[in-house]
Amino acid sequence: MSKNETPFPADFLWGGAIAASQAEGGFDEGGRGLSTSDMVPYAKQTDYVDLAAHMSRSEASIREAIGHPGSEGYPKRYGIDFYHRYAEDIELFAELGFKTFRMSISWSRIFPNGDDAQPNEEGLAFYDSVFDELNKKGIEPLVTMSHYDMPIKLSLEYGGWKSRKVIDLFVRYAETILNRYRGKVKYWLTFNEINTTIIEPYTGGGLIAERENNLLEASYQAVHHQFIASALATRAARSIDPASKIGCMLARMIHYPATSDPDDVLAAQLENQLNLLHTDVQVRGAYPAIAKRYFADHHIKLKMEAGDEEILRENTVDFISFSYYTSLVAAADPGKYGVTGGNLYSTIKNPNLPVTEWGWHLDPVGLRVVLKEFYDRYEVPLFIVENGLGAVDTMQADGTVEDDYRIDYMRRHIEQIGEAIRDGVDVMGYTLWGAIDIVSASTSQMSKRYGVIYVDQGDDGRGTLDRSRKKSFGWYKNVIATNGAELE
Ligand code: BGP
Repeated sequence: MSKNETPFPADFLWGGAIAASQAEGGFDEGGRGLSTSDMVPYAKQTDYVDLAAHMSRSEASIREAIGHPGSEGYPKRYGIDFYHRYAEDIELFAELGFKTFRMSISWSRIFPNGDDAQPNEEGLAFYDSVFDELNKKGIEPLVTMSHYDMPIKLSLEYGGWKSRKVIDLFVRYAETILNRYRGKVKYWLTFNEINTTIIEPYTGGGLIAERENNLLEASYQAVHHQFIASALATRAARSIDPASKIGCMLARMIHYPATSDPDDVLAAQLENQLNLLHTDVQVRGAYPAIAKRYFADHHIKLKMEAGDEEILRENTVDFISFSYYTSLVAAADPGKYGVTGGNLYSTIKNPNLPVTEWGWHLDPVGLRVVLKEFYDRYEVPLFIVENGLGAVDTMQADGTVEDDYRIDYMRRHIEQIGEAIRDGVDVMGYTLWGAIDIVSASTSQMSKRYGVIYVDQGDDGRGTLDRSRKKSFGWYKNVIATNGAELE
């Protein structure tokens, strides 16, 4: 394809993404309070199939973590020290030519306990500085309000998102940051991978599993409260800054049927309906028909309050953002098959697809399938805010990192985005996960590297934290410079 022949629109938002809970650090600086992500110690894992089990926290482990001084052994407390190095990192993002940069605000940096009477000015000032730095470089901030972290007091003392009270506390937090950063931030996402509240309720919703008799019911109650909070935050954004654009955010976990047996097709269809339930509510403004039977079959009695249905119907989002890493497989009788990992899921191994070192299927075509399906279903703009390859990168003696495998991963997925655009899909942008090596969400590893920028830090937190450009840095810089025309 020649330089000027590209399917990507001229205003396509190329960039990269991180999350406060995996990159920021400074966990006990600037008035920040402890968050749910600060409770997760590093634990070497060999089983990468059921990752959700490693992320959930017991009350005892939370109380032990709260008593743990400093950050040693708790990688999400130190991240990659973005808190002190954000200017240097943004310099590198500008060198890449980023049009946008996705990051999240740490709720407990703004309201340390979640229910504080006043916001923490030092926390507000920190993000002012970051957004000013981004805007100075012509990089549009794309900001997630909640990315797997919430003030730990709301989890321990309120019961996390299962409590209806947390809605008002979140809306106050949302209104505070929407007002403070009006004119500096135009693109907002409410909850990262909102469906994680069902898959891993502690990570997604601050629920402590041992407290629940029916964890699935508690999780759907929690995600209902997040739906309401997201809709109210969307309403607030529109009145505070009519120029802002609000997106929902889903971990799109597409399931293929294990065979053409209709029972396998039915199994995959249900998995996909349950995944898309979250975008149905946030884009269409109501629960899908399947919810009624599913809730009845699983003894889930959702408590809704008067006005909830109107709130959802009247405050739907402007666009859908989502993460896509891999595809999964469903079967009527899953026990017949071998398993492998798949983001926060374990899944049936797809014999047609290779897997990453962490067992995730490599399926670029699946991204095109997902984009077409989303657009057929909702006909709203789409934004891929997470896609990337977690891999073991080795720095050579001369300081280079030859990550051709990451270039290959990105090339093949970006090619499929181009095909989807040719299929008529309206795609707003693509933010590589992670723009820079950061702490893994599911395993708290640094050794599971995603970035085009290498960070000198090990799983044990030791290292210089020096940043250096991998081979993929130059490649991605050229992709952005040619607006996706040159992918070789
Ligand atoms: C998504 C999260 C991100 C990121 C990504 C990669 O679920 O939204 O925070 O971590 O997964 O997963 P991991 O870091 O576990 O490899």
